[in-house]
Amino acid sequence: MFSVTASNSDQYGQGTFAFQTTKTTPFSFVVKDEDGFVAGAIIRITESDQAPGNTHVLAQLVTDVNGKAQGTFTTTSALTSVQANINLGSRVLTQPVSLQPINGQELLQVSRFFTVTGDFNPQSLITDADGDKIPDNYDAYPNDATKATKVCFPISCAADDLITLAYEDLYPLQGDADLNDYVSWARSEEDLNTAGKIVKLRVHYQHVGKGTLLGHSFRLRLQVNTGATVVRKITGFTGTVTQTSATYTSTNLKNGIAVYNGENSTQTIQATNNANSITFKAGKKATLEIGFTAPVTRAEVGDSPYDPYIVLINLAPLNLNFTETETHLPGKNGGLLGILSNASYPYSLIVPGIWHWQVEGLDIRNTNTTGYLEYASWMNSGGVSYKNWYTKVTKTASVYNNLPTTGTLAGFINIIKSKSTLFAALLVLIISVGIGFTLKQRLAI
Ligand SMILES: [Ca+2]
Ligand SMILES: [Ca+2]
Ligand SMILES: [Ca+2]
Repeated sequence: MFSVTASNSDQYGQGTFAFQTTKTTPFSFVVKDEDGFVAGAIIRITESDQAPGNTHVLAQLVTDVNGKAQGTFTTTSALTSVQANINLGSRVLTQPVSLQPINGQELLQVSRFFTVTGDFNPQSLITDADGDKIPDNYDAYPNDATKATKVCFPISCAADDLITLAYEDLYPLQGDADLNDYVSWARSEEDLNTAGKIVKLRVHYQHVGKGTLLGHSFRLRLQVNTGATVVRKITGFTGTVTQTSATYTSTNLKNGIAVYNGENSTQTIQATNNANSITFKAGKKATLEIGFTAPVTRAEVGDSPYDPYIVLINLAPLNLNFTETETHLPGKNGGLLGILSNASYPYSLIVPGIWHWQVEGLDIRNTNTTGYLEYASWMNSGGVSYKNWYTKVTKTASVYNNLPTTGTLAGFINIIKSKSTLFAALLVLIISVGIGFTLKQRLAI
């Protein structure tokens, strides 16, 4: 009779808090059967607490001759669990992976070891039209051996699954701390090969807020050791799409490229959208499809949303005496600028979903002016607690309320709520079985 022994060596410790609302978790899975280590098993990490039928792949790799597959997956920090699938060809093992802190310690590494009875040779049993070792039913590109997996962020590949990027533009001055000087929606889609390298990257942006008189260039930096061909599609205010193509060297990409070509932030939006007396008008969209000359590693390209940043280009309206300054996202400064010169202030935020940003001049940190009382609690907990602070508006007058009512925000909050409920059930299960997980098994499809 078939049986599985699973051991869990997940590591916990103090994470580094840099105001991040996303989290990248390294994982390592090893599979062994009676004959030795199992090569060619497909390890798949999916979001486990979505509604049925909405499986979203976070990572997909094949075990090597040592029965091992290791990589990383990126989620929003508020996500409470993922699911690991181990496809042995004739069987698929599934196991939940909790992402929750234990006793204030963050999950730093997922390490699982599986020993199964019998003798498995997964690659001899799968149907794999393009021979890239990923079975057709798991392969996002079943007839293209150079691509195996599509990973989207923040949730699915849908056009309305978005994050909000919010920047203050006067680094190193703290400004008014309303984090609305440059606000953009964003999402990403990655095409990866079987080795887990990124072959092609599509990033989508839309400029949606500009609470400042100053102008900016919105740029994207990729620390990759190869060049790329970039197809840019800019969607104007009337919906007209302008497509151009450009070739960049590795040095160009490391220095950062302009998302909106030559257009600055005064040209990419029609309304400031920073007061509730102002009717919302979305700005221009930009989609960059980045085809790398050679596939790049995760370590090079980093985790979604990568490193989009703003550069001030005209200081005249405020008569400031410093020249060009960059503001990067938390943890995304590429080593060029420290954004956390004051530990209590990030200068920018990545917020999952369509976020109601602060209206003009209201400090997000201040109890009297913030729209999000839990922001300070989250910060003071070092990011361990109140991870979904951004879903809880505590003062509607402090936030911009004229955003479209359809689309991501309502959906995202509902997902967060349903995940919280599901997690409560999962936690009970995990505590009750300790580290000796019982694996669910089913026949491979
Ligand atoms: Ca395949
Ligand atoms: Ca393929
Ligand atoms: Ca400001």
